[in-house]
Amino acid sequence: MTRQQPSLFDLPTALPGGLRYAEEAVTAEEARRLVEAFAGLPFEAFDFHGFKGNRRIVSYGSRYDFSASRLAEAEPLPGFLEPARRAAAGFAGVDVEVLEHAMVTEYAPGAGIGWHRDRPEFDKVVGLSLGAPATLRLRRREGSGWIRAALPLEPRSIYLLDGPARQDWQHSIAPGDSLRYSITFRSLR
Ligand SMILES: O=C(O)CCC(=O)C(=O)O
Repeated sequence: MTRQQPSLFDLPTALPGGLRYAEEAVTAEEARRLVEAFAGLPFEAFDFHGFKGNRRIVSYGSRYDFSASRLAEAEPLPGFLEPARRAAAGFAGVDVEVLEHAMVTEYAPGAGIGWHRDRPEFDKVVGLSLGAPATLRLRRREGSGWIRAALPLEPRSIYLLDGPARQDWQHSIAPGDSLRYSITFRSLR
């Protein structure tokens, strides 16, 4: 019997450059307030050229319109996001105003996000996790295979995608079995 050997290129690797992570980015009380506020948000199914994803989103500052392939205006960032935005800006080392865009995503049980790189109209990407833990999976093409990495995301943790992690790597989140939210702050290019 032959044993299946994993391809060299599929073996897990160290985290990509430009990816940073920290826990306890907001207090438990702040996390509770955020999740409470999410209950009143006008979430809509993520729409990719008419195909509805099973995660639901609401965007502020700007939103990417996939049917028109461009950024469109969105409601200004609501006040209740400001403490999280300040935490995200502090973590990313940018002024708060630089994070012009925010997107709240609701992942119900069974919802995830497939492999992608964020739109090039955006620059830095800062993600705050709330609710259930998840794993941020990353992959980068190398020859005919992929180099892969994985970063467990604790509730109330934050990550930054910048540099190679932002430009060269794709990321995804596998569907989980409990409710998770993320707030993704982005600067514009
Ligand atoms: O939920 C997350 O942390 C990832 C969000 C994401 O990759 C995206 O919205 O492009």
